[in-house]
Amino acid sequence: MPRLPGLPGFIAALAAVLLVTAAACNREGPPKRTPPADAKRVDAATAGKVTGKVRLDGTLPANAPIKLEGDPVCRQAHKDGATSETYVGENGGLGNVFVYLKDGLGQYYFDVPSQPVKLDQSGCMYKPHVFGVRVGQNIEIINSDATGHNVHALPKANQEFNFSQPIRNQKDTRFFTAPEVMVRFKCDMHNWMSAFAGVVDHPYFAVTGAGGTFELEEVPAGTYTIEVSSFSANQSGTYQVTLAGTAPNWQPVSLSSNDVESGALASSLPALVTHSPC
Ligand SMILES: [Cu+2]
Repeated sequence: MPRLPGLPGFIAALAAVLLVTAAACNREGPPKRTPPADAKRVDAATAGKVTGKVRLDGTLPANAPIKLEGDPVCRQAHKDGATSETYVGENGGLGNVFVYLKDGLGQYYFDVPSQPVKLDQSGCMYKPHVFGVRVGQNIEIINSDATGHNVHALPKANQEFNFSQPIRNQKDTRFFTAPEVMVRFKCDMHNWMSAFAGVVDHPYFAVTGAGGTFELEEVPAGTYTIEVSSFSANQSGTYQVTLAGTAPNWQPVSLSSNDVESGALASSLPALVTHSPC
């Protein structure tokens, strides 16, 4: 996938995760899962926290202004105008970046959270713009606006959905059945509205804040591929991380980058990755 012209090379081009999985109807609610008797669980006593910072190499590009045409409710919500949310950053960090363990976990079993992830439409914008959700976890989609939206998810490994929410405070629930990073959401009524979901089958994911920092908690020792994906900026990179030892005898962490496509990764290594007791 080509890098966008003129962008700083903070992350290599996106390596999309394309998983071919049959998708079941996802309106009925996810099926209940029963852990197998011999399910392998992470031992919290010997697991650690991985922290890092996605740093911006260069100057943060300006976000494009949004043309809030047509819908008076949307214009009223942004009297001073609005810009896209593609680039978020401060103090040399890059926000809205999805970070997750892409490989290396093996056969651990993780319960799916019973609480839904919430995706709001407020001020004719999706909130949050980037979020993570587990396979089989409900996404509660809310329309907080006094105007109608439609919610159009455009996955490749999951079932596409597209439905209207004409009523304020309307709530609908959907879920995904297969891992996929990232799934784009859009509103066909307001073409500037977009959100991105990272769908993973384990709990080790995070979205960086404006400062670029992230934390992955209770990670067992091992060697992992971490993917750092700024989908809205169309760039990503992967890193090999080895977490060695068990508490209290933590060992130094090794970290190296894998060149995904562009070779522009050297300055985008997470500034800090530690393995320490949670
Ligand atoms: Cu809309």
